[in-house]
Amino acid sequence: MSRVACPFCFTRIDSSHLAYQCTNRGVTQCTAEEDPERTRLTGNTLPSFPTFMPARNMPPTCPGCGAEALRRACPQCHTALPLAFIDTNSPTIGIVGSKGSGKSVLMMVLIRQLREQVGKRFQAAVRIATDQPDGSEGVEAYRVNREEPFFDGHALPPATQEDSTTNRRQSVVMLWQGEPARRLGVRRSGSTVLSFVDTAGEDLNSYDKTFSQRYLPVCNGLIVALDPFALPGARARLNLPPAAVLSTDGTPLEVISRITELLRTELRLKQHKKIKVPIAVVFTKIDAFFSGMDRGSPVMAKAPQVPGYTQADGQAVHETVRALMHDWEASDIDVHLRLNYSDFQYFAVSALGAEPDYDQGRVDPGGVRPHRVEDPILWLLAKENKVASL
Ligand SMILES: Nc1nc2c(ncn2[C@@H]2O[C@H](COP(=O)(O)OP(=O)(O)OP(=O)(O)O)[C@@H](O)[C@H]2O)c(=O)[nH]1
Ligand SMILES: [Mg+2]
Ligand SMILES: [Zn+2]
Ligand SMILES: [Zn+2]
Repeated sequence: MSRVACPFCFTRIDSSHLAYQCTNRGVTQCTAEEDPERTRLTGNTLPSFPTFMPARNMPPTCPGCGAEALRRACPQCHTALPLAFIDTNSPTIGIVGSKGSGKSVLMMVLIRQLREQVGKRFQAAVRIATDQPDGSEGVEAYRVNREEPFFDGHALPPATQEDSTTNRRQSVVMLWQGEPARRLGVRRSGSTVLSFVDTAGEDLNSYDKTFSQRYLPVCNGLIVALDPFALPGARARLNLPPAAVLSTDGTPLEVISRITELLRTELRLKQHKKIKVPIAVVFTKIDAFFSGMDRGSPVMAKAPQVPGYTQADGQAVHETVRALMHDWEASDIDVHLRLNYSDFQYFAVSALGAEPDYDQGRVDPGGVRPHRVEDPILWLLAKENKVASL
């Protein structure tokens, strides 16, 4: 039995006992309808064919049309699962952060970067493995409606709605197929299913706590996006227009404390025990600080483009960010992390690569030039032995 979290509803399921979904290959037509369980658990209202558990030792015949079903699906939320999910242990990586911390931009850039750059770097095939990424009608719709306006049209996305059932809590599931890594002579599966959810900042408050309670504890690794613009000590070093300031002062520590509290409760941890889930603490929008930094700063340097995660480079960035936090008078975050987590690391990324026009919501005319956005994921994947640790 291999218990993993469904990448769509985040319920723990047995990946060797999945449900079946009709593929509509019968003589009679089956009808695709909205699935109430799917709507309840994932917010996805798009129609799908019947999902069912076949009777013991019986072929998976669809109760609707009688044809053999070929697709596998989550027994809880009835969402079709990528084939690579069957019998694998795929890590779930969550992205959380405060309102306006840059999660949507980061996720969009990361998804594209993983497909186009990281795949090449690791000689892996990385692709979107869901029919309806982020609630879109399909992969093509995601490309046209989300990616094109941003990457080609240079328009920043609007704030993620917390109350619209159509674009909230819907994950983008990516499939990474690489060479199986050899460890201690044992071949491990080269496939990894990554599930990203772009939660609206408020989800961590009272608003949609039940979702966070389900989602956060099943994550094998967390990326916590922190907005340096919400730190008065950091803002004092910049000359930001009012439109750039989206979260209130002190939000980063508040967000982390809330995550800590939630994890402690859900994982039933005693007060003196530290949380073991690795967390990548990511300061976004770091491009805004470039002009005030040393030219030789590891934060400004490009990450080594090798097929693996370079620990020494990661450590150098970690220490530099820690020093920055001191300058920004934000060492209380560091204290909190040290007291509560046994495995955390700092990252500084820029999804855009240059400051946007905050007032007009436009990307720099030079386009989107991601800087170090994949570092946190690679650090987490190296922990799962999914990529080499160098
Ligand atoms: N300088 C700089 N600004 C950024 C970057 N990424 C995002 N921003 C700014 O931050 C704003 C918010 O980014 P989003 O990605 O929408 O933030 P979010 O966390 O999804 O926000 P909510 O959905 O409202 O919670 C953008 O409109 C930009 O002004 C970056 O890499 N550099
Ligand atoms: Mg957003
Ligand atoms: Zn059918
Ligand atoms: Zn599910």
